[in-house]
Amino acid sequence: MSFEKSVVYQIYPKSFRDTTGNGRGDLRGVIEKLDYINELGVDYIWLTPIYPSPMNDNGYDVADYTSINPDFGSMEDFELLVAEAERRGISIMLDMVFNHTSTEHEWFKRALAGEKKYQDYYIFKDPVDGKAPTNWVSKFGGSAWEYVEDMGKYYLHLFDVTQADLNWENPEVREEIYAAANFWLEKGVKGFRLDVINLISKPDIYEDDTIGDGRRFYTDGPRIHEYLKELNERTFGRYEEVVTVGEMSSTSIENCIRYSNPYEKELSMTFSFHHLKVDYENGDKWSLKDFDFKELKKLLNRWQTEMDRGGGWNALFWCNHDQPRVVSRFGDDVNYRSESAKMLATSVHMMKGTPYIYQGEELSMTNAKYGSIDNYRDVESLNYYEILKGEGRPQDEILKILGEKSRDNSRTPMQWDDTVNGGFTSGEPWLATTENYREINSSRALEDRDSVFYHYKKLISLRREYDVISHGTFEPFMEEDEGIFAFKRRLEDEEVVVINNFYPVKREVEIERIGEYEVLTSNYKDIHLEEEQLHLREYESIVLYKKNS
Ligand code: TEU
Repeated sequence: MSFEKSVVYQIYPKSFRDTTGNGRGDLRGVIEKLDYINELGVDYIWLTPIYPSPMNDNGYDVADYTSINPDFGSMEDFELLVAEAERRGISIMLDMVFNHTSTEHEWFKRALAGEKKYQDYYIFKDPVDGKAPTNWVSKFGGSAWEYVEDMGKYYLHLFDVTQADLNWENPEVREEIYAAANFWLEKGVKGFRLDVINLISKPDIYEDDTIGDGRRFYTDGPRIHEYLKELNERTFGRYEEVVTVGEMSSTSIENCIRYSNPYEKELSMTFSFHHLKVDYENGDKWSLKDFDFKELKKLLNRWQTEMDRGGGWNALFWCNHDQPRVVSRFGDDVNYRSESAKMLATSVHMMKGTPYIYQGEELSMTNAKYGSIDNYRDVESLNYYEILKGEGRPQDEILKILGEKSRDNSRTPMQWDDTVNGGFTSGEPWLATTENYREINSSRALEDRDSVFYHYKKLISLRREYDVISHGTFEPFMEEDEGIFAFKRRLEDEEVVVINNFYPVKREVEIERIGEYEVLTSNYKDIHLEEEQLHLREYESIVLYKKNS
């Protein structure tokens, strides 16, 4: 299936299904649930990192690029997963973390032991005026530099202190990376998700950022396109069917067009995150703010139209292992959980690009709703808990912020049934299961033909059936409306009209000659039409289709 018609299902293995009883998910748990995933009709499974790691950042601190963390299982388990997935027509996409390694990686340990070769694998710099080389800030809080006494130097870590940035200027590092990528391609992996790949090209000069946190110096850096072209040419570009998606932190449309336009021979598509910052107060994630719908709609419309105009290709998503649960964030997970979850799903799946479904999103799983800091495990969340506490913010306010923004919200154990811990584990889960697992679980969803699960299944099948959905143009309308996200898709004589009411209010929408359309899907059992007026209910979402004769 071409990636333009494909849908990707993201699995965070540690929280997916535990078959050993140790409280942590594993590869055999993924194999056990392949038929469930296949029922949705997806084409790829993206696995977040499964390599040896101290798990300070749950695997994004890689200690060995070409083996399997025994906590997840063995290489034989992985090979079985690839074979069993392929047998169902599902390809495996692996998460490659090439911007940094764990400080437990052999390379970093040999650097600390004084081997010059391996010191050049990382970014070690001398102090400046007895301090860190620059004032850059780690994305997990604090300085982006850590001092190594024995070396009298600092090393760069854009993320956790245990995640040391690699020196991509060094051709030996690039060769190591290509060998790692080719190792997995030779095992039949058919896709790569490339972690913060637009941060790998660092500036020639390291200087203080007088107007920001330093990201403007290393984001979409000076040699990034050169590096991606070489990575493509030396690894996945040698395979016709391999799909690649770059996670682009704080990037631009112009760069994403270059990253994903096929003539550039870099990547297949890109994740951008601007639409997931509309509930950040002044750009600060760790704040409480109702999401700005008009800003959200403006960003979605802009990334759709400008990427298309430039020949780029968007990865479409609301949620992943770093983001809060979308039904809690942009929907209503109490009074209109099913309706709002289906509306949000339709919004993403009817746009132009490749949709990604994060595990549990198809069940409208919600945020964790933890009441105590003791429940949290995420390194980013725990770092910011201390930072906010240090700023003197009240405990209840900090917990409310974590409750809205913590990455743990989407890392709670997958909810399979109404047995203890949602059927995720027979042991003590590494992260507490969300209390609503008795109502929200796959077993109940599969028995209910009106469930969110079957709405996702329908959306996936529509994308496969209608070229106008996968390949048509994107034309927004009602752009100034305060609550409705509406757009048309056109391809030759076919037209699809998508109307999404983002709020719990009743609305009317005029659609010319609406009688000529058929309803492809909606999130209520029927639709209310009066002549050329659509009467929308709370969070109502409708997809209309017509073929002009
Ligand atoms: O995330 C990149 C990133 O910027 C994240 O920090 C995320 O956007 C942020 O937490 C949102 O507030 C990737 C991985 O997806 C993430 O899990 C890793 O922690 C990070 O890179 C470092 O590898």
